[in-house]
Amino acid sequence: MPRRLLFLTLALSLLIAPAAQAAGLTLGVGTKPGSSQNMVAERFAQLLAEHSKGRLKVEILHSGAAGNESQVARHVLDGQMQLGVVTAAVLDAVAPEVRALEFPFLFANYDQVDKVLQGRPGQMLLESLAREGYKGLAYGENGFRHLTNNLRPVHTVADVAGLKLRVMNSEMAQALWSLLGADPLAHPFPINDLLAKGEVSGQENPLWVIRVYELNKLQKYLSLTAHVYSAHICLANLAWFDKLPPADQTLVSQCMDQAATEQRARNRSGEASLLAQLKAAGMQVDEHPDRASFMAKAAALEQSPLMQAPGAKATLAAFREALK
Ligand code: EAX
Repeated sequence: MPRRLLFLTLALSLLIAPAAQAAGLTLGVGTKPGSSQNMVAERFAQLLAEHSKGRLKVEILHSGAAGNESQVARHVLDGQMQLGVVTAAVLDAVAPEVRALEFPFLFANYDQVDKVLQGRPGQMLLESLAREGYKGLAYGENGFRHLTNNLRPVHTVADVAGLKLRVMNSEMAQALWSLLGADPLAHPFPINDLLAKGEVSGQENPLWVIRVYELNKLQKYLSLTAHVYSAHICLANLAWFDKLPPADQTLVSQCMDQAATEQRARNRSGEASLLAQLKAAGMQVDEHPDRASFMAKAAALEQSPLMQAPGAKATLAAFREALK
């Protein structure tokens, strides 16, 4: 190469290199600002910018800009974005281990959730996602899911019979609600149109979702079934993560862990007030539905082929062991 050209190439690469290094990262969530996934995302972006002194910038795509949660998960996998925060359930078709997390009535309270997910079994589940091309970074949460509908009060599982119910794009959710006697329809979030058009009479989600998306305007009855704990999984594209310098890997992991930990605490401390707000807004709430009747029917889910997959079975066993 002639000397002048070599010099020019060097000069150019020096100009370009810092720009490429500071290139922004993209993180996708399906829901809108004010939602629990966004709280994790926003805090993560803030922490990462702070700790990298502005070197690692995260742009958050939300409210459908990156698609629904299933599409966000796919975009993280195909590298269109480096990071995502999604409800765990959207991964249960590709990662059987996630099915254990969604097993109904597995966790009685948040202490049990933390014991399992912040312990070794939860860590192993995150690590198992490497097989699918994901770096599982941390768990945020939606919280415990409850049932709403606009037909009738639901107190026992018998009241669910024939209820047309929107569920997540999750194999476990469809199987569970079929077992409980409902007529489930898998549909991505948001679901306001679906409810408004009367294509379904009910849905199930944690309290913040009902409040933030004003589902109380479309649903009259709320039963605090707490049938499933709904985690977020904070994800990165594994190939991207593996190529980061080790110090940046640690930074990304630690910032996400802190953001998720803070969000879980915030979610839990806000639930009593959310319930009061939903009551004040006119929802008719059954605070003590007959959960035992739901549990009795839901137990059969363990025999379904979904839970017979080795990853699902072993993960559920490990979770139960940690709960002993
Ligand atoms: O996180 O699809 C759902 O019902 C989810 O819970 C929703 O995205 C909120």
